[in-house]
Amino acid sequence: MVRVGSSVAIVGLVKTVPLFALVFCSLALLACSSEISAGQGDDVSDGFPDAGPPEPPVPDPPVQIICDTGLGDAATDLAKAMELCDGSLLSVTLDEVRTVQHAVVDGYGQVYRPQTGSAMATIATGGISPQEDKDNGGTYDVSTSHPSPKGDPADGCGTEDPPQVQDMVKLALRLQAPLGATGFQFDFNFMSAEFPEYLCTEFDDTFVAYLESEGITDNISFDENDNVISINTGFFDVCDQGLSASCMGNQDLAGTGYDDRGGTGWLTTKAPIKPGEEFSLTFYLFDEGDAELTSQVLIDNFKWVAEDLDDGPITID
Ligand SMILES: [Ca+2]
Ligand SMILES: [Ca+2]
Repeated sequence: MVRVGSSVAIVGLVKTVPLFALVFCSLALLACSSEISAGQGDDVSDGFPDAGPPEPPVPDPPVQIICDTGLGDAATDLAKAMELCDGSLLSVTLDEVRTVQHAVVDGYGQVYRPQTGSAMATIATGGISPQEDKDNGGTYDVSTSHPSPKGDPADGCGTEDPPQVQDMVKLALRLQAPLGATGFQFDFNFMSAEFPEYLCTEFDDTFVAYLESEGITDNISFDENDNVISINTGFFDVCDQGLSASCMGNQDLAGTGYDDRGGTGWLTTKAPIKPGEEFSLTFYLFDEGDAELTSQVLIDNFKWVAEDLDDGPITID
């Protein structure tokens, strides 16, 4: 009662002499100091703005850290090569048929270089070396369940996914998003020796980025027609212009081993995440239809983002 009565009596002074108000409040057992610094309302009619609930601190936007020099070829090195360096990586595992199906590289062919830093990760359904025979090498013929089978695309290009796929590489990341992140993104570049001969057939080797989070349990890399990343995706346009109407030229494939085949070029997938949540992101690459003809993907430049991704995952050229 003493505090309320005194406060009303000097309300005019408080609004014009803040220093006096602070002194006064401290003398009055500090009871009104929080009201002065708080908002506009005054529900208890004591002459002071009421203290609302404290505003939560705004986390800093996430900052990408680069740690991709001096790496080996372990699963953790693949993660570091793609810029997972900030402590958000809880675990990483790599499953493959042969150890030649993955590597950390500082370039691939004559043109492709890391999108960020000095190294990038690559995985393939055969040997990752550009000198590897992309037609007849890497036919290991080990079957695994399809991680994300889709039905018939119904556009006449490709078929319903089979239950089993071959020669899979699986890179599984367990991550915790920083408090300042509302999403993440990564860059990838898919190439395949299945093109052009097996366009729109069942031989559609596929790259899947499978997110398991509070909000999404699905593949997050697909084109505008929801086609997965294969030789049948709308993004597949790095190829000799004589091979298909969609081809934009194959110069970027020089020295990759896919020179007379094709690829997507660099693409970026973005997906929403809840700040602070733990989730899994698993990259799969596998042969489909049979174990022959190699497909490969470069992955780099993972980073957290603080932007509106409420419309869901998106992949952009
Ligand atoms: Ca990198
Ligand atoms: Ca294949």
